[in-house]
Amino acid sequence: MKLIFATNNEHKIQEVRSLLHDAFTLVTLKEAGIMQDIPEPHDTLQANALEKATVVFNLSGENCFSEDSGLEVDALGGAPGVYSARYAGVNATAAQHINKLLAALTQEQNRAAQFRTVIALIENGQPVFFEGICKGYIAKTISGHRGFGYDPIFIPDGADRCFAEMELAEKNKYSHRRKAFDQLKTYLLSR
Ligand code: ITT
Repeated sequence: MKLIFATNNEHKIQEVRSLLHDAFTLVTLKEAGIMQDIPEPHDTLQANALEKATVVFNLSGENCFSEDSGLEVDALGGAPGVYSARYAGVNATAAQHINKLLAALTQEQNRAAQFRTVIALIENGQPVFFEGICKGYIAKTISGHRGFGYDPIFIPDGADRCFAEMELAEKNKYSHRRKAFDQLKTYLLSR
């Protein structure tokens, strides 16, 4: 089954390729000839995921999916959440987002947080949603150089090191993205 993945994030493409079963052919936006920037104007992961998938469905007419993810920190009332990609500014680097988050938690004992992914699949024109959550906590300092985004400061529950110190296969054991894509695969393969 051919599916267009509505993302411009190369790291997500790499992770999702490692998660999808051989039964799916993942087509990137570049491969589909879709070059435009896709907006994320909403204040929920679900609405943004639907927006991205809808733009691509309207351009291509093909089955497609997108995912919107965010890091939700308990002590910050769920921030940066849906704004994770622009927490320290639209053009800020991952290091700047991380530094802002560590500074916001300097005096904080409660470092609990979770990553959440919402997938919007558009199949034959109809949207279906899937969600994956990975609970964990925010480290006091950065470690590791793998992965992307907030991986250098997020330690999933059950692990003793952060995502950026893990090979992708190990991150996949815990990750929000893997949990959401397990559901997508189960849904598509059971029909
Ligand atoms: P697309 O919208 O093009 O898919 P994006 O990078 O804008 O790509 P999101 O809107 O979903 O993606 O932004 C989520 C941000 O949250 C992302 O830029 C990272 O900073 C962070 N993030 C998401 N998943 C992550 C993960 O597995 N590890 C670390 N950080 C992650």
